[in-house]
Amino acid sequence: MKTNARINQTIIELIQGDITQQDTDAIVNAANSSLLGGGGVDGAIHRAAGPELLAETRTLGGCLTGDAKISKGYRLKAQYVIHAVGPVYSRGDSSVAELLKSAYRRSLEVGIENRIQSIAFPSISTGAYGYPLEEAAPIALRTICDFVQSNAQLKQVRFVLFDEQTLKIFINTLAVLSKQHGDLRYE
Ligand code: AR6
Repeated sequence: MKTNARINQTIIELIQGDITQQDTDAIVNAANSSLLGGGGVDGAIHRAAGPELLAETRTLGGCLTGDAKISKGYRLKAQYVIHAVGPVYSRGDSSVAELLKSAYRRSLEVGIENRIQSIAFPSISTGAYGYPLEEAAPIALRTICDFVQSNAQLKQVRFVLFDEQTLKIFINTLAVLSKQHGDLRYE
């Protein structure tokens, strides 16, 4: 099960897999504000990249929630890791949606500044940070679609979802979004 769609010059892919194995120019890490590693995707990326990654992230001075910082990829196939900090979910708090959106947008902006053409995202905040997938997936996909519509540099944006249920929700969400987003085409 996978889905490929296109907005203008950008292919948007939804696949099930492990983000540490991706060969895109950059992979995005669902990090915390310390940028010093953790569990989930963060732990997997640090293990796969090797100790040089932590040595570099120690020098970055942390990262605010909703922001992103870039490092090299070391032993990963990807040249860069973009460390994005999503919000801890809190029901009824309207700021979490803005912060999640910002974590995705800032990742794209930081990537563009570093001339990347392809990027792979995990589902930010929907693991340890508790963001419900049904709420997070539309924010993730809409933010990416809106960004690439007005930015021609990115050729490929891949969501790498760890389990089948998460992939299903992203696929269903993209189908809903495609009805509202005139430029989105399935391949
Ligand atoms: N590849 C792709 N997706 C993965 C992988 C992987 N290798 N491993 C887990 N996921 P989480 P968060 C999925 O908890 O919610 C860390 O400790 C996972 O199934 O990694 O943003 C950080 O240091 C889920 O769908 O990130 C922070 O303290 C998604 O990735 C905190 O967790 C995100 O789960 C960040 O929490």
